[in-house]
Amino acid sequence: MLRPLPSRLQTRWAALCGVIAGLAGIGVSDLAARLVTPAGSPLAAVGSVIIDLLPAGMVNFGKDFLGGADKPVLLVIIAVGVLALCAFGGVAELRRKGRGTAVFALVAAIGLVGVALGSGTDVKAYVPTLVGMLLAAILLSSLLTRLRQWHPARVLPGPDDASDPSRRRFLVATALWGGAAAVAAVGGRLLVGAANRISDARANLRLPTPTTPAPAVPAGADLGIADLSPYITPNDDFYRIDTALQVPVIDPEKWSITVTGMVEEEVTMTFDELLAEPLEEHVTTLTCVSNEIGGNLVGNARWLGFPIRELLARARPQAGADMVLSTSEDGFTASTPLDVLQDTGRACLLAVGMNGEPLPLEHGFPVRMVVPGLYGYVSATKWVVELKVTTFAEDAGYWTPLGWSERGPIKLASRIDVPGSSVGAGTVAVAGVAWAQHTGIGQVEVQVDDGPWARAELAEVTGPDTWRQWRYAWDATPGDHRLTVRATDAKGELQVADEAPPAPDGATGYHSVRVTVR
Ligand SMILES: Nc1nc2c(c(=O)[nH]1)N[C@H]1C(S)=C(S)[C@@H](COP(=O)(O)O)O[C@H]1N2
Ligand SMILES: [Mo]
Repeated sequence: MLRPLPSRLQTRWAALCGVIAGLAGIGVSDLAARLVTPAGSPLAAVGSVIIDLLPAGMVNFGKDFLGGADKPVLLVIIAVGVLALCAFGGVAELRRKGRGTAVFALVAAIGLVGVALGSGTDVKAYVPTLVGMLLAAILLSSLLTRLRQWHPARVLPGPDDASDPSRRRFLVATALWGGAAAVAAVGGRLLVGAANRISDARANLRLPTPTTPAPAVPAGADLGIADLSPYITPNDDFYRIDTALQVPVIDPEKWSITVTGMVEEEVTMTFDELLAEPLEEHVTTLTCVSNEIGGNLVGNARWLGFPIRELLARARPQAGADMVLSTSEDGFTASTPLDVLQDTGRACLLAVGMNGEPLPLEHGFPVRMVVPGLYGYVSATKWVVELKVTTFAEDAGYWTPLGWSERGPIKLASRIDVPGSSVGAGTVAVAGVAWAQHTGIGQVEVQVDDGPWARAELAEVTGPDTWRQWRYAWDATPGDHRLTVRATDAKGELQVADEAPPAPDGATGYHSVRVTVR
């Protein structure tokens, strides 16, 4: 049977379906990027790549010529190009099922390359493009199925074509999806645009030099063993725990923190005011209460910030208060003992910097709390906006009613990082980290199978608030072995051997690994 050639009218409808599907795909990928990571917006990523590829002269010309609108204009140009490709995809799909999907796959591939060149390592960043492309392909195929059922390709429209139910079904579906796609595209762009504006504000931020710098990291803090956690954890590798579905994006110009509750005077501080204070830098290891024995919800960074005790002092806490309930912009709260935050010997910071950079958005930009010695859930509030001076009797942090302890001092722990599960016989480096924040590590011991505990060599540290690397030279003999580690803190307290799960106040037990020696 001869297939009728698509009429010009049908071809135009197919092109429109391609545009609608493409628009929906772009919109959904932006919305997904806002949920997953701003770096995952294919449109923005391709835009950045083009800016990087353009000769500097042209970029400057764009800036001069268009003022601040150079980026939006570029994004519109890219969007128009993408939608033209999608229109072609719609026509291709009309000619033969599956061809439109191929065109959309090509468009998605361009987006994925843009994301890859932009954010690189983060696998999550590819999800928005893939989700958007999948939706676009499904939508296109469904709209075109309706278009084919309508059959405008008939030589001449029948007399009652206007009342043809398949025609109506196609037009209604196209109108509804077209509207939804436009809303998704505009909404997605606004959300991603806001996130990108804050990312730019962060990138352009110059942090003040600390009045009190952290002690230099001694060369001997890093034993330099492959696969051993570095003493300072790079920001990109730092573990992340959030209750919020999406990372809050806060304009530092609009941020402020207020001390409320049982105080003589409420005190508010803006971001500029905070930066104008004398700031100090301190190296502190954060740990999550959910960390299992041997787990990796722990990381060490150099934090720059203003002492929380100074801000509290200005508000003058009243007698009887024993807790500070810190609140995040996203509603998360943490209960921290007031005396810990007032302790002059403890570097509890309203932190603005992490390893020499403004806080990454995921780690609390523009301001978070860092408290040496307490698990993050009762101390390390990210995106912090309020400190309410109160009592444990009166208030509770986010996790306490959910079964976690109202107080969370970090438990002494140690971990084996190397070797892996299989090594050659001979002298093998066994190494890892141990932590007892605010007390310090005094000794680490390693046990091979059921043998005696042998002392490991300890690396240097900046102070008691960080983890400590350790290593032990193991004379490995062929066969299957078990290595176990335990630590003693600087006060002589031995790590608890009894195994306990993370809930309600932190896991205990010794970490051990199995190694096959060849
Ligand atoms: N706003 C907010 N702050 C938060 C949390 C959170 O879910 N929301 N999680 C806390 C927990 S449980 C931990 S362990 C630390 C983790 O900080 P990180 O994500 O920067 O590693 O942040 C704390 N601060
Ligand atoms: Mo945590």
